[in-house]
Amino acid sequence: MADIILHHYPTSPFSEKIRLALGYKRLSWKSVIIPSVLPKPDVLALTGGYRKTPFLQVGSDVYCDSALICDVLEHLQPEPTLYPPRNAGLARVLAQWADSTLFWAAMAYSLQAKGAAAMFEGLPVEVAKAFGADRAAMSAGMTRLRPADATAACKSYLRRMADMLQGQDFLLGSVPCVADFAAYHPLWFTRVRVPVMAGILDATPLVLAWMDRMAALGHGQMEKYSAEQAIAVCAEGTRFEALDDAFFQDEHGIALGSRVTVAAEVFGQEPTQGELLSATRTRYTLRRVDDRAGIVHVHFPRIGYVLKAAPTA
Ligand SMILES: N[C@@H](CCC(=O)N[C@@H](CS)C(=O)NCC(=O)O)C(=O)O
Repeated sequence: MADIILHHYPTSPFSEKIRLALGYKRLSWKSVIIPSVLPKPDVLALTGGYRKTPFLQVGSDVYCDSALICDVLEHLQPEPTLYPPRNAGLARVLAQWADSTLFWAAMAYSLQAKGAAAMFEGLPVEVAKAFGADRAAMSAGMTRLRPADATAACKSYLRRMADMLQGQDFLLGSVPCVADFAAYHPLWFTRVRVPVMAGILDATPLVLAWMDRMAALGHGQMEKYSAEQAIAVCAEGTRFEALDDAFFQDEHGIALGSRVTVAAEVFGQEPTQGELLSATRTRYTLRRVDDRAGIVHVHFPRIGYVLKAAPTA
């Protein structure tokens, strides 16, 4: 099988979710470090527009969004599973809550003035400015929580998680599942990346002990790789049909073979344009041709993404 290539950067919470899932499944992978702000020419060569972090590449297939990446990892290495057989629906719903509601509350709490100052301490002021401008543009139109409201929400969420962890090591039982990985990464950001804000965790020792168990899963076997190498691998054109794309579910009146765009619903809505190759119950696949990367199949989950017919020239 072609190598698993993760495009990510160290401080990215959603990347930490995937690095730990790779560790839990004891997978070997190649690591391409991507920029945290635009411009990202090597990223766009592969994704065609999607600029968020992380994304996964196997051969000339590119998988956007950490929820879809978890499905692909599960296919590659079914054991240990991310989806508890009796509670897969609950695990996915809890993961979705953590990736959205918990994530944004934790970001608003961690990056209030004191946290942001600590995160950028010692760095040139232009770095902080560039980051702020990039994220402001990405979140245009979004309602962001104010610090006091985010703090109260985070405290409640931590108590709820502590409640779930009474008498068991992980959120839904004795072993981790996708919900643990999704709930861990926003709190990891607070604890590890903005430690000056981490005192909020002290009121819930059960959550701290669970975080230690999650961190102990490690990141699997990682090898450094360059963006040029990854693009060259893509250009070789090795197809990796990880997931079954045969079933067609049409909700939009858009036929397979049409020119379409897919973009995130919120935060970083840069669209990817291509030919709609498949639209299953849960995923879209677009075929696009890139000068450097060749023919790329770019995959997105349906949930959280907007499919549209491409504007005609
Ligand atoms: N729903 C996406 C969210 C990804 C996301 O928002 N990632 C952040 C970093 S953790 C991001 O893209 N920030 C801007 C960037 O890296 O360019 C997922 O699950 O992968």
